[in-house]
Amino acid sequence: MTRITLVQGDITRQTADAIVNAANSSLLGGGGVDGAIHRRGGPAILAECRKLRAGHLGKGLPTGQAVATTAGELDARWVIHTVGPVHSATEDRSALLASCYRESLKRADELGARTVAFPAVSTGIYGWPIDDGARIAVTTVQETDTTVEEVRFVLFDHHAYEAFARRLA
Ligand code: AR6
Repeated sequence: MTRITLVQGDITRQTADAIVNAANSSLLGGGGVDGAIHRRGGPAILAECRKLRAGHLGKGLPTGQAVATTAGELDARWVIHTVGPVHSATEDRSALLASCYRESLKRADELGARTVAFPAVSTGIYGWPIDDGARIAVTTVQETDTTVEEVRFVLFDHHAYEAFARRLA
């Protein structure tokens, strides 16, 4: 059984086997969680991302997929980068957001990670409403068969924390 826990705070301050990054397809950095992870994790993460881009991810990481790198100076062994969908008012992209959580857990299983910290993927710059983002995150993790023992959602602000807490209640 996977335990789901909630923390309000900065995901780059967490101790976990793997920390998930809400990245973009380029894997070369950005704002939000992505910017914070590269800042605090140091250049080793970007160096590995560049190698992935020079190799099998030449066109970038597709939306809904996940790939692992070193965690650099973060207090974790791996960063799992996933690319959430940009929210759309006219097209249902929920399956892609669910896929981010599922694929990240697959990478975690392959690595043997037991604790994984997730941000609320797509709910920042990509505009996904937090209540629906929380619903998809919690339901998908609950429905995924994984050897991860703890999935920790790390929510930046009180509003996001409450959205996840309501879902878990
Ligand atoms: N720790 C935890 N949560 C955070 C942190 C942090 N340090 N910083 C922001 N959040 P976002 P997205 C919350 O924008 O929506 C980047 O430029 C934030 O409040 O990081 O998937 C990438 O390169 C929100 O609830 O990711 C992409 O281009 C959630 O984390 C794009 O943004 C996700 O917000 C991805 O956008």
